[in-house]
Amino acid sequence: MSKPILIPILGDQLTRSLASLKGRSKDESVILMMEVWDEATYVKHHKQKIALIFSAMRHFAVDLRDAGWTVDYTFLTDEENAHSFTGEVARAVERHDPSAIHITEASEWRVQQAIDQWQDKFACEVRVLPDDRFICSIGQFRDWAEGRKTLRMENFYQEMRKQTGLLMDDGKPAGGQWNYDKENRKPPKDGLKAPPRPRSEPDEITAEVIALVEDKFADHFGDLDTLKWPVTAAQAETAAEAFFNERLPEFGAYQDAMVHGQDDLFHSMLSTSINLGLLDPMELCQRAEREYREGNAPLNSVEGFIRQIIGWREYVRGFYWFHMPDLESTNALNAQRALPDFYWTGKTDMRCMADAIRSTKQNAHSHHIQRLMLLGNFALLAGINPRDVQDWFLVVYADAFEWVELPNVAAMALYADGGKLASKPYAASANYINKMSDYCKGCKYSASTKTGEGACPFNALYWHFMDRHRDTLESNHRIGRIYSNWDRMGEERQADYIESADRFLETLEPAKKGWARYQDQ
Ligand code: FAD
Ligand code: DLZ
Repeated sequence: MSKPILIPILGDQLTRSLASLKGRSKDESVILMMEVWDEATYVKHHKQKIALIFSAMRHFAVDLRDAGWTVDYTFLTDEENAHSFTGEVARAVERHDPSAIHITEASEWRVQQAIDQWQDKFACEVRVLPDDRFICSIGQFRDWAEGRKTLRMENFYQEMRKQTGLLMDDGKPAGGQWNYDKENRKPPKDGLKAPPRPRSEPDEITAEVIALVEDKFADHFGDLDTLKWPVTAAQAETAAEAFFNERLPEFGAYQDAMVHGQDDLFHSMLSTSINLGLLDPMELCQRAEREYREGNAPLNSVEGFIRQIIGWREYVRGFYWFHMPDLESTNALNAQRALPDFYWTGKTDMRCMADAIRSTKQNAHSHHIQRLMLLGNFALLAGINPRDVQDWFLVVYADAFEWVELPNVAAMALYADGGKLASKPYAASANYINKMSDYCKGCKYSASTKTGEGACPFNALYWHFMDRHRDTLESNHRIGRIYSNWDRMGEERQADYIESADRFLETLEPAKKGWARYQDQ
C-alpha cells in the first residue's frame, strides 16, 4: 500500500456508511479505533455505559475486518495507551505515515475542539467531514436559528417534516395536524404492562469487556450484570423489529405514562443504538411511517415517534452546537443547591424518585418522562445547581453523550438557559405525577396533602419555586396566570407552603464527593 488514509472512528460512529468511509477504498485506508482513558474517565460513567461502548466498538472492528477493512484497534489496557484521542492518533501517524487523516466530525464539542488542533499537529492533511447521519447539519440549524427571537422545536420540526417528506400528504401533514401531542398523554390504567423487549445476552467479547470494567472502574455508579443493550447492528435491528411489531401501536398513547417497576413501558429503548450508530434514525422514521401507512400503528404513535427523532433529537443537537460552549455554564435561575445524595443512593421515601433511580442504576436508563418530570422536575423545583445535575445525567445513562444530554438537562429540564429552548419551565406538583403514574398509591407521602407532615414534597416545592422566581416567570404567558392562584391563597397559606418546602429542603443531604468525577475525590 502507498501511504494510506488514516480514518479514526470514534466510539459513537459505529456505522458502516459513516461519512469518512464513504467512497474510500479498502486498499488505501487504515481505520483507527481507540479505547482511551480520557474518554472513559472524564466523568465516572455508569459501568454499563463503558461496557456498552467498548463492546460495541470491539464488535464493530470485527465487522469492519470481516468486510475487508484494515482496522488498527488500540485497547485501553495497551501499555503504550496514550490516554487521549490526539495521543492515539499521533501514535498511529508514527505507525502508518498516512497521506491524510479523514474523520467524521465529533458529536461532542469537547472532542471536536481537540480534533480542530490536529491540522497544526500533524504534517498530513486533516479532513473533517460533516456527520450526515443527522438530518439537519450544524450549519443548516445555524441558518435556521440565527436572527430568530425564539427557537421552538415545533417550528423546526415542521421544517424537518417538509424536508424529509415524512408523514406528508401533498405538502400537508398526514391527518391534517403536525403534532398529536395531546394524544400522547393517556394516564396508565391499572396493571398496564408492555411486552418484554428482547435482551442481548453477553457473548465472549462483551464478557471480556465486563471483566475489564469490573477491574478498572469498580467504583463507578451502576449495576453491570444487568447489561443487555444491543452491541451490534444486528442486535439493534432485532430490538427495533420488536419495537415496531409489539410496542409502537401503544407508544403514542402511553408516551407520558409512568408505572412502578415497568421500566420500558412502550418506549423503543433504541436511544443507545441510535446514538452509537448501530441504527439509522432516518430509516427508523421511514419504517414507523410504513407501519402507519399499512394500518399497523395509529398516527398518534407514529407521529409521536417521528417527532422525537426528527423533531427533538435533531433540534437538541442543533441547539447544542448553536449554544456551545456557553450552554455548559448557563444558570439563568441562579440555582445553587448541591445535588442530594439520594440521586446516587436511591434512598428516598418519594416512591417515584426511588423507582426512577433504581431503574437508572439497574439499566443505565429511565424513560423520558421519568427524566423530565421526576428527576429533572425535582432538581428544577429544589434549585439544584445545573453543573451537578448535568454531571449526574451525563454519568448515569447509557445513551448520555453531551450533545444530547446537556440541552435536555440544562435547557429543557432546568430552564437554566432562561427559556431559549422551552417556552416555560417543565415544573409540576404531585398532581401531575399522580395523574400520569401509579407511584402515589403506594407512597409514604400523600399527593393530595399540600403541606406539612406526610405531604408530597413536590407540592410545597412547586410553590416555593414559583414564588422565588416570580419576577422571572410572572410575565411568561404560558405560566404567569398561576400567580393569581397563589395570590388567592392568602399570606398564611403561602407561608405554610414556603415553610413546608424549606423544612424539606433542609433534610436533603448533599451528595458525597467523588460520584461523578475523579477530581472531586
Ligand atoms: P423513546 O421514547 O422510544 O423515543 C424514541 C427516540 O427519540 C429515542 O430513542 C431518542 O433517540 C429520541 N428522543 C426522544 N426524546 C428525545 C429528546 N428529548 N432529545 C433527544 N432525543 C430524543 N436522550 C439521549 O439519547 N441521551 C441523553 O443523555 C438524554 N438525556 C436526557 C436528559 C433529560 C433531563 C431528558 C428530559 C431527556 C433526555 N434524553 C436523552 C431524551 C430521552 O429521554 C431519551 O432519548 C429516551 O428516554 C431514550 O429512551 P427510548 O429510546 O426508549 O426513547
Ligand atoms: C463515552 C466514551 C467512552 C467511555 N470511551 C470511549 C473510548 O474509549 N473511545 C471512543 O472512541 N469513544 C469513547 N466514548 C465516547 C466519547 O467520549 C465521545 O462521546 C465520542 O467520541 C463523541 O464525541
